[in-house]
Amino acid sequence: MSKANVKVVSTKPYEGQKPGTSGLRKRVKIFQQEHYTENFVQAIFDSVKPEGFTLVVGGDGRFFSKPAVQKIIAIAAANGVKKLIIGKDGIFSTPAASNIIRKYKANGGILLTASHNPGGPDNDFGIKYNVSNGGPAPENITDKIYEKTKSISEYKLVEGPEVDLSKIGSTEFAGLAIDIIDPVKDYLELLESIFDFGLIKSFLHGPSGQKVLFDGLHGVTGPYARAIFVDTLGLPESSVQNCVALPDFGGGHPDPNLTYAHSLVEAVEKGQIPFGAASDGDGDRNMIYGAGAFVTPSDSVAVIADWAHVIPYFKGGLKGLARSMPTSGAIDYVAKAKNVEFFEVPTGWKFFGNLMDAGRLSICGEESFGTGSDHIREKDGLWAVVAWLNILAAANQDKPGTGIKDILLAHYKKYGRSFFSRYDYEEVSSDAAHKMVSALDAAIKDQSLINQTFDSATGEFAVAQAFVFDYTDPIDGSVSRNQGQVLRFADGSRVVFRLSGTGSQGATVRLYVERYTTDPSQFEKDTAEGLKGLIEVALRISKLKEFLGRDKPTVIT
Ligand code: G16
Repeated sequence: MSKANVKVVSTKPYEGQKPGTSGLRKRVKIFQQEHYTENFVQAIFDSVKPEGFTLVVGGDGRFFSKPAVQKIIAIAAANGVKKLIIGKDGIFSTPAASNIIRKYKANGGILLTASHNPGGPDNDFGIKYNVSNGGPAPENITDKIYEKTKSISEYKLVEGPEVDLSKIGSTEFAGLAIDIIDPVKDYLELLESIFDFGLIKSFLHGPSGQKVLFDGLHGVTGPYARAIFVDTLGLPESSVQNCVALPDFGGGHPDPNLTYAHSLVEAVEKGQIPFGAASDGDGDRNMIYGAGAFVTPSDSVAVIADWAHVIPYFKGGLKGLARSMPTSGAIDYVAKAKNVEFFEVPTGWKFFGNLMDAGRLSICGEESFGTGSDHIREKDGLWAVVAWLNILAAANQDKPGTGIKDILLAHYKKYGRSFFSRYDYEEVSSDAAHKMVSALDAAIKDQSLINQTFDSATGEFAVAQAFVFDYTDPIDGSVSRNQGQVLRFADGSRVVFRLSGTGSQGATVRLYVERYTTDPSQFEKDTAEGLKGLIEVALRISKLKEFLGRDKPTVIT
């Protein structure tokens, strides 16, 4: 491309282009402001110096994706990028994009998604930069991008006709090579190389086969799910629902939890379907839910780790296990029993990447419905769903008729049960949220809570420890501070307070509660019942209702 084609456009910085837990997420209308998207893309390029790079571009297909892809093409061409690998129609699920970056040895990728946040003209859009290991950029890069956004004065682009994203094949734009590829094929091949599809198929079609229902919540996983469940596993069309990907997710909130994935919950309960699952807008989250059996994400990753030996990918053993700090300790017990290394990292999938690259981590998960392994560097919704099917298939070989609930109860019997729940207070005033955090910080600093005992409907809770979670990456030594406030009680129960880094409006306060028991009479108890007293105490200590002016959380997971 001749330099003459490059147009330099003057611009001014926009405030607030700071990437959060996973990229920059804002309302579509914010991204649509003049130069807003271009500024951020140029800031990425100014930070990573992409001359000669091959980059992967795609996302969950939400509203504003297509114009964003065209803008990225024009800016990439002007910034010396060599090649873009783009999913047909601008589509890649987040795990598929991570796989493409790794498989085709790209230098990185730009993912267009706001994950589980609703889409459409009045909802959210997002841009995230991933690095060459296929994972989200670490904080040193996102900090640099943010710095660039604060002083940006121009961006570069090449003007030209829009690239037709609907045609698979190679093309070019002002000297920039472009490959438009099938977003599903490589991902399906990847899963087939990980799991025992033969075993799963014979289980599902055999005498103890269970009915399956996957709900795509109109997110990006629709075509992926159809390829897996219908085309590969030979299940009927009725085994998938809401699997047409829509730019506004059909007006829903594509977040696989008991509140937002009610379409799955209702269908599973109505049809008494033994195995149900859902994924989110960009396909990295998952929920496992069979009739009468909800698997908390913290339990899910622990069960997968415990059963890893039945999954061909892990035949050589586990390198290590990990969870994010607020996630329950269920997986810790598995790591201990298996005598493998274990890590507790801050919230954010990016923190697992270094451990995986160093060959020290195989399976990890987060309470926020994220589960995955070192096959890629993002969490992977469909991977978790197929992992559960693989586990059920293996369990049914030994004991026909084994269902989700049997697997869970056997797990609790072996390791004990960690009751876990998260209360979200969404879109509260940032000011109020920060005041609550400061008050907790003060109590942690002066240690005034230690040894105080709080009464509740289900007994007493004495505070044993109060601290702020800081993390030092064991691989590169980088330090991430203020990752949540933790109260530990004498009976081992734990309460964590954290501000979300993925909201797009105001602040979201998260309260995480966990209580561990080895008492078999509690294994079938309802989570809310198991945590009742502890939640009361957490609310009292934090004065959450007073600070936030909210009587109830927006979402309970
Ligand atoms: C992102 C991150 C996850 C994190 C989640 C919630 O998920 O990738 O690691 O656990 O946000 O973060 P927060 O509590 O800060 O809102 P996703 O699925 O939104 O990309």
